[in-house]
Amino acid sequence: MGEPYYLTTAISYPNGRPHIGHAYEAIAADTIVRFMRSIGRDARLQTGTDEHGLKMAQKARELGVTPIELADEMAQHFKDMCAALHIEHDVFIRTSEPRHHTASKELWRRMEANGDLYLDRYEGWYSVRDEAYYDESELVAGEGGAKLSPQGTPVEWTVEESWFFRLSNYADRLLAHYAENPDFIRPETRRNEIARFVEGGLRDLSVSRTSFDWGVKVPTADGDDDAHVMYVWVDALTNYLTGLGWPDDTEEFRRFWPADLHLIGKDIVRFHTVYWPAFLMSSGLPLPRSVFGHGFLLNRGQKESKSLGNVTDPLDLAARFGVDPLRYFLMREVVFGQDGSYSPEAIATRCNAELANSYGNLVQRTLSMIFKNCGGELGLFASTDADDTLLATVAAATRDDLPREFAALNFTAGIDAWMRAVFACNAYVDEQAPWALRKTDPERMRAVLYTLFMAIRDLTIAIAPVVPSTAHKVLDQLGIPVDQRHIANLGQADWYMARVATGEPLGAPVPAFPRIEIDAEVA
Ligand code: ME8
Repeated sequence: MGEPYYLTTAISYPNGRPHIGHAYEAIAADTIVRFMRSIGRDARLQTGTDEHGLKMAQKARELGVTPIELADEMAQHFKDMCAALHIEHDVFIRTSEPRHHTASKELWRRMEANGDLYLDRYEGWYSVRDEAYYDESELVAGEGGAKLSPQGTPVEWTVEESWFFRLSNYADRLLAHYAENPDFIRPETRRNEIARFVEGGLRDLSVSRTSFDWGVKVPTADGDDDAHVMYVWVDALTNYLTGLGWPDDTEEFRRFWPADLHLIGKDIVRFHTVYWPAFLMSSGLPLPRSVFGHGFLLNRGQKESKSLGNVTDPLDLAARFGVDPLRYFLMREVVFGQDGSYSPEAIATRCNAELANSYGNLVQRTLSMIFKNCGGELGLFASTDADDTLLATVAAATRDDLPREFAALNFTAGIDAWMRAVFACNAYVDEQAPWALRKTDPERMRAVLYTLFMAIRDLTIAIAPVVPSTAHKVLDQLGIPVDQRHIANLGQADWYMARVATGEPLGAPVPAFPRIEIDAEVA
């Protein structure tokens, strides 16, 4: 078994259906986990839903249902989204599960045993939309002078008895941790923001609520506290431990904690890089290795909202363009860590140019020629005459550049290197004109087709984490055994002979990425 790699997404608020931001995060996480598996890591992906808190309670009340009814209904939509987008998660956690209550209470007890919790009164601003407390100094003025959170959401003045966590005691330790672990917060701009925030001094954090009861009950020496439920972020963050079976001393926990990467959006970096590591330090648990705050996805440059009427169901996008083109577009177009914009035209343009015309066409014309001109017979190729220069270009892109960039989460750069190798292959086809060699030099034609076959196999395996189902269909057509479809296999030579030994000719190819036609009027 490979070296463990534990990746988590944020857990989503199931107060509505999944939106494009949720899909984006799930797709990025799935690309990472598939890539890690492809290079031989024993990778584990966890996702789920964050079901407690005032936001859920209020939404349920508004709809005339109970919070758990709302969570049950919406969590199913999040699971369906994962299935539809081909997300290969190992665990889907729901924070209303009993095992999660157990884990959250244990974390609480540890923080209490460490002397970090005390009872006091909270007086200050709270944003239900963000489920976050804000200092007066952080607020911004909205229309008509209304006070808004820095995220632009409404805030309300809140006064209630509350447990506090001694966050103020952790500022120095957090800063030391950031300094010693430069990759702890990525991208770098987020690290600088967070370091500045912590350098400004931390106030103790209110970690329980008494004005509603939809949450994990605060534990006491003799049972649950009747009045206090945990602040939703205390229990939400604990999900990363719950999914490993903690607090039981499980094999999963020993193998996969600390997490290698918490993948989250830029709006919740503070919770993951200030509160969460402080809770873990207080509980005597190791800190995750890295937190990456990705950017926001915008619809034609605008945030999606009900009032603008531009909310897009990610599953409609997947149905319209195909799951793999949508995945490819998001990973290719949006520089990871920055905001990005999408539109039907942008998806069609990108996917037509790169997937249909470049990669798809390369596969289609090569496999058609093997099928038509060689009867699909691979064994006849004069493999020793392969064009090493082209294969070296492809090898550099697929074995070095793409893996290096993907490991650093630079997906656009990794795909760019891959695309350049696809261009090189197409230029090679044009230059060699194997169709013309059929009559003049059939041996040479076979060597050219063999070279292209090898190149396509490498290119397809390398891009498979981004476009898994299409890549697997192409690899099926090439006859590559399922257990040899990993980037880790690319340097091995014996697969080709194994393929030839099956004696199975290649069939007529099926186009990998048909062109996307969009109707300008409905775009
Ligand atoms: O924040 N583009 O849940 P959530 C890209 N429950 N990403 C986006 C986005 C957009 N337009 N909008 C949201 C929560 N996201 C908490 C997390 S984790 C212990 C608790 C991202 O449903 C957002 O940044 O509001 C977050 O990472 C994820 O979607 C879930 O957001």
